[in-house]
Amino acid sequence: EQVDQTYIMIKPDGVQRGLVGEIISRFEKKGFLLKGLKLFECTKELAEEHYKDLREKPFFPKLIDYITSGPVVCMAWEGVGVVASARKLIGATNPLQAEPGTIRGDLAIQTGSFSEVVFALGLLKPCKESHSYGKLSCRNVVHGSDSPENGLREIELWFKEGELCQWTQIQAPWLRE
Ligand code: DAT
Ligand code: MG
Repeated sequence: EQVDQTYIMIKPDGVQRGLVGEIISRFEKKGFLLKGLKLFECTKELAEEHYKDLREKPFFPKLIDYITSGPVVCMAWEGVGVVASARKLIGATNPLQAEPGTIRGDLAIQTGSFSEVVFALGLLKPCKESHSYGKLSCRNVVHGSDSPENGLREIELWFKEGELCQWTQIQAPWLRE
């Protein structure tokens, strides 16, 4: 069994909305091992490096503005299959499509373009502006790495040496046979 690490980050909306405890507890209750945790204000440069694969997307500038709009909570979690499992706990990228029971499904509404949200809620009829991104950013409260490789890359990016802890959970024998 492969033990992986994943980088989980509570985004500025999650912090501002008072969801830090709720979100951490979902991973904690599942039984994963917390290796690192901090409240952090990230620079534009760090946010851009983190999301470098999305550089060409039309929503990239909004995404960077959003991620740097307030403190985030950075976490490193370890466990068997933790990357895929955390993605399931988090749910689909678009909170309007995320299943109930997932973090985004339970705790978020907004994502992507202004138009996508207002049309989904039936607040406005489509107009010319519906094709532009903007107005609102993609607020989906939490980030989770999409592969074990990216888990390691992102943990290295967001944490400095000495910020991660090596420890054994007392519950470890009860979690894994
Ligand atoms: P995820 O966060 O589910 O891994 P991703 O890596 O594809 O999704 O995108 C990173 C973030 O960018 C995502 O959490 C929200 C934002 N985003 C993705 N697709 C978007 C879109 N079509 N419009 C606006 N924002 C988007
Ligand atoms: Mg991603």
